[in-house]
Amino acid sequence: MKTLMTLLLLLTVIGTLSAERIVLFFDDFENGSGNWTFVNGAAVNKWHIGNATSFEGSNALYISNDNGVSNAYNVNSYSFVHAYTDILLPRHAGDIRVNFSFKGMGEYGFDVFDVYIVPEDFIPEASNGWETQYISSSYLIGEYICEQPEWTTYTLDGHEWIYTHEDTTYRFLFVWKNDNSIGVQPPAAIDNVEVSYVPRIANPPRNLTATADSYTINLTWDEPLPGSTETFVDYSIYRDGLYYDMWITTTSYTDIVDENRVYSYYVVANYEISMFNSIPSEPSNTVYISPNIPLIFNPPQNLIGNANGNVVTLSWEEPESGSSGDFVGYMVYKDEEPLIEESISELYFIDTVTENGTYIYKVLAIYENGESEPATVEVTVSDVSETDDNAIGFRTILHSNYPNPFNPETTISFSVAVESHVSIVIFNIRGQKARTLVNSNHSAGNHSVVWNGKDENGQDVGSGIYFYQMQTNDYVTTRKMVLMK
Ligand SMILES: [Ca+2]
Ligand SMILES: [Ca+2]
Repeated sequence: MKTLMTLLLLLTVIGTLSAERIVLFFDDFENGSGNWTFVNGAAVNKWHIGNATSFEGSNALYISNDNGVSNAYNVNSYSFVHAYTDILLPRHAGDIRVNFSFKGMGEYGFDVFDVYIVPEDFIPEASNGWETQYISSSYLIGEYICEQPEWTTYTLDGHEWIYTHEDTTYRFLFVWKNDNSIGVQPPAAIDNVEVSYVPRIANPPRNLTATADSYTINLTWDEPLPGSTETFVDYSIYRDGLYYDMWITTTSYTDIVDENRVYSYYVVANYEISMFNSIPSEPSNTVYISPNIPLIFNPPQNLIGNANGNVVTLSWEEPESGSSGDFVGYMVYKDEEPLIEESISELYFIDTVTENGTYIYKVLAIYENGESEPATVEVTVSDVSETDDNAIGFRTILHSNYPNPFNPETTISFSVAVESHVSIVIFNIRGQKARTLVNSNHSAGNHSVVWNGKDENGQDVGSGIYFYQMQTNDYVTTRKMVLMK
C-alpha cells in the first residue's frame, strides 16, 4: 500500500512537470494555398500547390515549370522564388519544433532549397539574385537540400534562437534557387509543415502583501507554487506598473518613499531557460498602499510682543524649514479672535488696543495642507491714557521700527492723536542728518513709513547705529535702530 501511495505521488509530481506539446501550425496542402504567400516573380520555375507529388494525401507544395502539372524545373531558366507563412510564437513557448517532409534534387551548391525564419517585416523579392540573398536578422534552419530523391521528414528541435523572441510573429520562408544551367530532376517539394511547442510553466509569486510605516513600505510574498518547468532564479519588483528593482532573492522587499500617495506594487519571478536567457512569470497580485509620512507644519519662531501706549507690536521669525507642502502666510489672533481676514507674509503685526489689560496674541503659520500650532505671547497694556478710553481715540507716539536690526529696509510706525504736521528725520551716530523721511500733515490714526537705508542723495548709508526722531507741534521722541549689512 505504501509503495502504491509513493508511486501515485511520484506520478503526480511527474504529471505537473510535463506539459503537452501544442501544435501551433500545420498544413498538409490539401486545402489550397490560404496559408501561403508566393513570391515567384516572372520565373518559369515557381512554387505551386498541386497534386504532382505528395508525402501524404494528394497535394503538396513544390516547384513546377508548368503551373503545377509536374514537379519539374527548367534547368536553363534562372529562379529565385519564395513561399512563406507567418506564425505567432506565443509567450512562454518552449521547446519550439519545426517539422516538414520534403524531397528535392538539384545541382549541388547551385540549385538550392533553403528554409529561413525571418522577422515578419522581411519581404523577399523574386528578382534578387542569390548572390544578394543575405537576409538580415534571419535564421537559416536548413540549406543545400538538393540531394534528397525520396520523401523524408526534417525536424528542428529546441530552437535556441527563439528563446528570447517569444510573443512575436515570425515568417517561415522556403526559398528555392537555381542558376541557369545543369540540374537534376525533380526540384523541391514540401508537405506536412508543422510548428509546435511545449508551454513553459513559470509560476508567479503569490499572496503579495504590503505594510507601511512612515516612510517605509514593506512587501512580503510567498514563493511560487511548485511545478514550474524552468529553474527559478530571482524576483523583480515593479512599482506603479514600471520595472523598479531586480535580483531579489528573498521573499520580502523594503522600499523607501517620500510622498504621501498611493503606490502600487507587484512582483515577478524570473526563470532561467538557457545559459544567457530567462523569462518572467506572470505578475503576482498587485497591492496598493500609502505610506504614513507624518505631516509637519512648523510654527513661527521667537514671537515677541511689545506694548507702547495703546499700540502692541508683534514680531516673529520664519518657521524652521522642513514643513510639508508650500508655505502660504501667517494668521494673527488676539484672544482667539482673528485680527486679519487673510494671511499675511510680513514678519510683524501692529495692533491697537483701547483698554488696559493682558492680551493673548497667537500667530500661526499657514501651509497649503494645514496650519501650525500657534506661537503665543501675552502682552500687558497698562499705558492707555484716559483720553484714549473711547474706542476711536489715538495717541501720538513713535513706535519701534521693525525689523531691527535691519538690512536693507525697515518700517517705522507712528500714530497721531489729531491731525498734525509730522516730521521724522534720521540721524547718524554723530548727529548728522541722513534723511528726512516724513515732513507733512497726517490725519489722526496709525501710519507707517519705510526707510530703505538710503540718504537724501539716494546713496546707501553704511552699517551702524542710526536715530530716528519724530516731531509734532507737541511731541518729540527719538528712537535707535541698527543697520547691519
Ligand atoms: Ca499533403
Ligand atoms: Ca543548375
